[in-house]
Amino acid sequence: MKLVLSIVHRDDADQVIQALIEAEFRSTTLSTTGGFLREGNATILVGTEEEKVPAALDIIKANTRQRTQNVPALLRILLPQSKEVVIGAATVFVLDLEQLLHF
Ligand code: 2BA
Repeated sequence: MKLVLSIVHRDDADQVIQALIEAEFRSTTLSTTGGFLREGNATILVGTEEEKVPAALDIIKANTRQRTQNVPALLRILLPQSKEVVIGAATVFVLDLEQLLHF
């Protein structure tokens, strides 16, 4: 079993979740905050069999997009070299899952 943990833009989260449901994946979405921009994003957890991981990744890729954003003024003072940042479509961690239990 694997845990696919993906951090996506909050505006893409609903589309990803809907596509996961249509493909019969189960998921949980957490409202999270990026450490750099301090803006809300979404972290989607999917517990699944190892052989289904590529399909889950395809869904995440197909339903997210990269964005460019101005760095907020306060951060620009601290990091003057960064005027804009590219927010990737998704940041994904695939972790080994020892057990997946439902009670
Ligand atoms: P944030 O931490 O808010 O970062 C938003 C974007 O700002 C990043 O996009 C990156 O382009 C830029 N950025 C982040 N830290 C920076 C720094 N120290 N200096 C200059 N620019 C910086 P992404 O890399 O696509 O990350 C999007 C979101 O994914 C992040 O939001 C964070 O919530 C998460 N993330 C990315 N890498 C991570 C990691 N290694 N561990 C945990 N979370 C991560």
